[in-house]
Amino acid sequence: MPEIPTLFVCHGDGGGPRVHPCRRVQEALRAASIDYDKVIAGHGNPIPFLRKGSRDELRAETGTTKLPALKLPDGTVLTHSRAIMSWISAQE
Ligand SMILES: N[C@@H](CCC(=O)N[C@@H](CS)C(=O)NCC(=O)O)C(=O)O
Repeated sequence: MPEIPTLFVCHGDGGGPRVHPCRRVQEALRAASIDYDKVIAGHGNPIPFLRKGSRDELRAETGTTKLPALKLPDGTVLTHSRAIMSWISAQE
């Protein structure tokens, strides 16, 4: 079992505009000094048919195809940046 959380993000990773969810959660994790592993798990696009590639591996790991997703060491998966940010806040 991993000892640190794993963050699954889209190909935009930590870039893009400040509102980009995958960027926001990574900035928050760093600000809170929370170590994490990261997996680039999909080519996100708000328009479903423009998303590229299969997300079968992401679904197998997290039970969802949503990004960003944070998998905690106990196996709990948080999706939606707001839920992830709440968890980060609770760690401080
Ligand atoms: N409201 C969601 C939005 C998530 C979102 O927009 N994710 C981007 C990737 S960062 C996306 O393209 N989602 C569509 C998808 O690829 O599933 C959140 O804050 O987590």
